[in-house]
Amino acid sequence: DLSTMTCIEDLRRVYKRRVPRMFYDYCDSGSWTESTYRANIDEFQTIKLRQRVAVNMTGRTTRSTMIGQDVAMPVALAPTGLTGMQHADGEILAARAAKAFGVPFTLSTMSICSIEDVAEHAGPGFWFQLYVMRDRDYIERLIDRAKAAGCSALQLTLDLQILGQRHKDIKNGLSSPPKPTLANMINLATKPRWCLGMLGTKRRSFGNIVGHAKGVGDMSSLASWTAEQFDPELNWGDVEWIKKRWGGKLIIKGIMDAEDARLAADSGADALIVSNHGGRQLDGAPSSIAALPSIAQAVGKDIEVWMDGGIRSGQDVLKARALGARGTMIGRAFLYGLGAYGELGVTRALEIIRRELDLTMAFCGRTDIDTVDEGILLPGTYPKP
Ligand code: HOC
Repeated sequence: DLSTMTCIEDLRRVYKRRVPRMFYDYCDSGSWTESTYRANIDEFQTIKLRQRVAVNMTGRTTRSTMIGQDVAMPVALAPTGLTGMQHADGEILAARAAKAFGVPFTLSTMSICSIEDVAEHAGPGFWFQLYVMRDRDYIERLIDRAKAAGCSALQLTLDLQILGQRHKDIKNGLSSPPKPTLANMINLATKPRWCLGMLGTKRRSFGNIVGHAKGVGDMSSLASWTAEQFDPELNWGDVEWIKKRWGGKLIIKGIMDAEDARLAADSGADALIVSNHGGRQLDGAPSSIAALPSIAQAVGKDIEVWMDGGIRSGQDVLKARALGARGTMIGRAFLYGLGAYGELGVTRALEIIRRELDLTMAFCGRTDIDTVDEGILLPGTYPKP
């Protein structure tokens, strides 16, 4: 019964039981010592809210806009690799849930369902996330496919030209689909719902790179494929040609430094995302919430600033808003719902976050998310530029 799922942690516990170990680990871990991955979550907790009383709390709204697009709350679903391995047809289900809820869904380049699958089964209007590869013809084809599918924004990720070292994925022999080893078979035997789902779909490997990455399936082939394919010479000049080729709304993801933020603003992109890739790339980087204020200050109103990393509740969304993020993105928080209950689980995760956001906003004496600023935070408890 989904009504007993009252916080994201409830969904995570069910998710952990239902999804094969290698995909749980792939989602719920960071690189190296995982210190950045943990800091993303923990540092939200050190920020304290100012409780206000006797303020009229009627007529509240969490509705806002992200790059001019109306959203039910300032939260979008982040691009997450291998989402269709967390649940059969995961990208389609998450895109549907997001659309019905009124928040954007972002499809990863490294998804299981392809751009065309999602467009066909969930409709147009989703966002597409792009990794930059050496093969420019292929990049152009991906951009053109996203356009043809009716994607309404392109999210360009700049922080993954090489892969952070993820110990668990290597040890687990992460692959899509899982290889029929004895260890995998034993683990899969305890995941009947997941197995049934996978038997019922043909989408079990990377949908967008089919034909471009023959033989890529397991983690070692993927890591070497990434090293071979992703462009280590990527620079701001490339951002310019991608922007031109795409011709629509452009979001730059992976900014952790005020100087880079200025470059992103100068590139003419519509939004930048303060992100350390969920603590999956450079371990030892600061948490996203700690990096946010100086980045917001560096760019002012020249570009929309969003953030991701560590959001597990609507309270986190509110704190990010207060520190200058017009928008936020959730990755693991929706994947927990997806792996646990499919489309309904994603909807539940969004409901949980919206309810927490709405209630917290009311306790802080605000009724409109667009009026939220630093004033809702207790001085001395939050990061400053
Ligand atoms: C193993 C997949 O954003 C992640 C994703 C996708 C990375 C590409 C390689 O795992 O952080």
